Amino acid sequence: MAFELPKLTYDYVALEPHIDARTMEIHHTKHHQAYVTNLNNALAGGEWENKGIEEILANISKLPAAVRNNGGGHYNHSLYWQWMSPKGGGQPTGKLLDALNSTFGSFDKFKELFSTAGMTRFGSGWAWLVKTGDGLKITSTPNQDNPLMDVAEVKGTPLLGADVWEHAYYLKYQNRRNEYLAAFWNVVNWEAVAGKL
Ligand code: MN3
Repeated sequence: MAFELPKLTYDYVALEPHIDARTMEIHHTKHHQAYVTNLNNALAGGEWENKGIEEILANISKLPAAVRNNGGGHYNHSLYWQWMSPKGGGQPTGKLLDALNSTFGSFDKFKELFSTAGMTRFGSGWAWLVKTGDGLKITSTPNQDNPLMDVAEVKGTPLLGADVWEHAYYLKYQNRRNEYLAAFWNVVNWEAVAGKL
């Protein structure tokens, strides 16, 4: 089974004014579609062709760069769309809020550390909240790497990720990554984040 571009559960315009419709449309139909197409091409006819994406990512050091870049791209974006919602924003509740408070001191401190991870990632990459064997951690990765990859510095289950590639924000925010990351909190789908805790 070849990988396919997932459908969004909301319209491209639904995250405005925080994430603009044109960015969403290009990001989904061009960038994400290209990762899917290039991943399928890179896997075609090989021994990993019919493996699941998580198994592929867990063995990424054995695979070509095209699989790392496009497999990561496909996986990361599939979750990124779910981590945002027109009904998002505000604060998490219950077990997730407790875990963020006890790990990072407060919800505001967590947001500050996560944003800093996104701001200090030089060039293109992702900021992450990760569930590890040793509790919750904040990290960032370059390019389309993610915490499921065997090459990742911090390994675990990605609970939340923010795309800090310029294509995620440049049309609306130009070089102001800080404003995009601040706006991101208004659309975070905390139910989706809590679902993987
Ligand atoms: Mn992207």
